[in-house]
Amino acid sequence: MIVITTHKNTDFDALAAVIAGTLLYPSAVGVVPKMVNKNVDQFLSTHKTAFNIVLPNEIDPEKVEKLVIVDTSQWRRLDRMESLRKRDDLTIHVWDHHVQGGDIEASWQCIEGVGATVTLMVRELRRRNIKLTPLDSTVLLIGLYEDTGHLSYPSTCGEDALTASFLLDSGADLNVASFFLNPPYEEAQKDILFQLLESTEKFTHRKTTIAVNILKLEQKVPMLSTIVNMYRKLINTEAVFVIFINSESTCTVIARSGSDRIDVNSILSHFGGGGHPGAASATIKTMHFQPDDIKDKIISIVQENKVNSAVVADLMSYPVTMVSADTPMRQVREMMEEEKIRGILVGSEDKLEGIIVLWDFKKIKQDRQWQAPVKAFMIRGVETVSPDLDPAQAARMMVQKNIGHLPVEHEGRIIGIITRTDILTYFYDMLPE
Ligand SMILES: [Mn+2]
Repeated sequence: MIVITTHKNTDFDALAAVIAGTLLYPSAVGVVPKMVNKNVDQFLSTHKTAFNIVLPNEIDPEKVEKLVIVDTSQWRRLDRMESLRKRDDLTIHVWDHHVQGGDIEASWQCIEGVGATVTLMVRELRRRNIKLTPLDSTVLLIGLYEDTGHLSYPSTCGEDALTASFLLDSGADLNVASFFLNPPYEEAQKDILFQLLESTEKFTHRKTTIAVNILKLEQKVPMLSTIVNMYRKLINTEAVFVIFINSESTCTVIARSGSDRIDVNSILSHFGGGGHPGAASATIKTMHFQPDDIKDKIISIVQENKVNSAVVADLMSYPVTMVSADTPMRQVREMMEEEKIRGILVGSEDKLEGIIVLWDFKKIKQDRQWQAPVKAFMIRGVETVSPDLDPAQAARMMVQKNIGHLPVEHEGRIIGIITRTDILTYFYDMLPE
C-alpha cells in the first residue's frame, strides 16, 4: 500500500498536496491527520468523499510499503506514523517547500523553496500530462493562494504564478476558493485581535522593532495565524511573536516577519519550530520553557542576531562632493555634469548648510543668475540619516518627504550620501534573497 500524508494542523497547502499526491500516485490513499485547520475541516466535511482520503486510524501501518510525505519533512509533525519511523524496508518520498529540511530520510525527494508545495506537484502533474478536474484545480488553487497570500508573500516565485494560471485554466473556481480562503472573523477571533492590540510590548534593537505578546487561550480559536498576520499589519513592526498559552503544559508561538532583517524561522528553530523566514511557529512544552522564558529568549536571540542584511553605510557613496555656499551656480552645474550626479551638498563635512539638485536649476530664469552663489537656490534644512539605518527605512523617508538624496551623518559629520538610485539598485539586485 502507498500512503500519502502530511503535517498535523493541516492547512490548505498540505491538504492540496495530499490530493495532488493521490493523482501522482494513482494507487495511493491520502491520509489526512485528525487535527486540521478550521477551514480545511469545513472543506473536508462537504468534499471528503470526492477524494481518496482517510484518517490515520483507518489504515494498517503494517501494510504500508511506500510513504509519500508532503509539505513537511519532520517525523514529529506527522500523525500516528511513529511505527513507520523504525521500518528500514520502507520507501519514502518527500515533497516539500520548507528548505531547512527535517529528520525524515527520504529515498527520493523534491524540496525546493517555492511558495507552496502544490507548485512542485503541479509541475510533475503537468509533465506527466495528467488532466485535473475543476474540483481538483480548485483545491490546489486554494492551497497555493493560502500559502502565498494570494501570490503576494515574499516567498512567492514566478512558478507559483504560472501554477495559478494553469489551475485557473483547468477550471479552478474562484468563488469556491474565496469562500474557504476568507472566512469571516468570528467573535472569538476578534476578541484575540483586540487583546493582542491592547497587550503589545515592543522592543527595539538596532532600529528594528519587534512585538512580543503572551496570551492565554481560554478556548480553542481557529485560524490563529491569520489573526497574527492581521495583527502585525496593524501594529506595523518588523516582526511579531505571539506566545499563546494553550494549557498548563504547552505554548504555541506564532511569528510573522515583514523584514528580511528578522528571520522568524531561524529564531523559532531554537525552540524546535519551523516555517519560513516570514512565517513560522513552534509548539513548546512549558517544562522546557515557561512563557516568560520564551519571551526573554526570543528577545535575546534578536539582540544577538548578527544582521547580515545591508545598512545604509553599505550602500552610500563617499567621499561626498561638497561645495561652499558662495560657489557660483555655473560652477555647480559644471561639476554635476562632470561627475554625472544629480545633487551636490553645500557646506562642509562638519557643517551641512544645504543641498542643490538638478531640479533646482529650473528656478533659474535669466542667464546672469548662473553667476549667483548656490546659497540663493539651495534647499536648507536637509534631512540626514544615520549609517546603520535599514535601507527600507531610508527608502520610506525618500518617498514620504519626496527627496532623492539623503546625506549620511555620523557623530556630527557627513560621511556619505545615499540616493534613490542606490536604494533601487540595492532592492532590485538583492531581492528576493
Ligand atoms: Mn506549505
